Amino acid sequence: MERTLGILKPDCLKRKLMGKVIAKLEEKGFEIIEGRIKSLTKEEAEEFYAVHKERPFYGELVEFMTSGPVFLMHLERDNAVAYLREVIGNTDPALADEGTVRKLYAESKQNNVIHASDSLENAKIETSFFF
Ligand code: FUP
Repeated sequence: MERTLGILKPDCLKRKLMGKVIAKLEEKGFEIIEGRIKSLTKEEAEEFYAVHKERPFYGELVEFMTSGPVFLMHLERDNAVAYLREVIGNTDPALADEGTVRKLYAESKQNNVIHASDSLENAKIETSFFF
C-alpha cells in the first residue's frame, strides 16, 4: 500500500463537483484515510507551489488556490502516487485522456479541479505539509 496527497481545488468545491470526483476516486480503489476542508493562506499556497515561483502563472495560481476552500485528502491505494496521476489526467484538460477527472471536469490548465503529488518523495513532503 502507498499513500499520496490529493487536493480538490477551489473550482471543484465552488462548482459542487466534490461528490462526483470523490466517487471517481473511490471507484478507482482509493481510500481517504484523512480529509479536511481548508482555506489556504497566501503564504501556504506560495510555499506549496514554491517550485513554480519563477513561472509566469505563479501569481495567478496562488490567487486561484486561495480563492475559496479546498478539500485536502490523504489517499491510500496500491501504487497510489502513479495511479492517482493517471486517474486525474494531464494538467491541460484539452490533452487529458478520456475518462480522467480533468478531462471530465477541468475548465483550463489553471482551473483543473484536482492536485495530486507527482512522486513518492513529493507525496511525503506535501502530505506532511497538511496532515
Ligand atoms: P500538475 O502536476 O498536473 O498539477 O501540473 P504542474 O505541476 O505542471 O502545475 C501545477 C499547477 O500549476 C497546475 F495544476 C495548474 C498550474 N498551471 C497553470 O496555471 N498554468 C500552466 O500553464 C501550467 C500549470
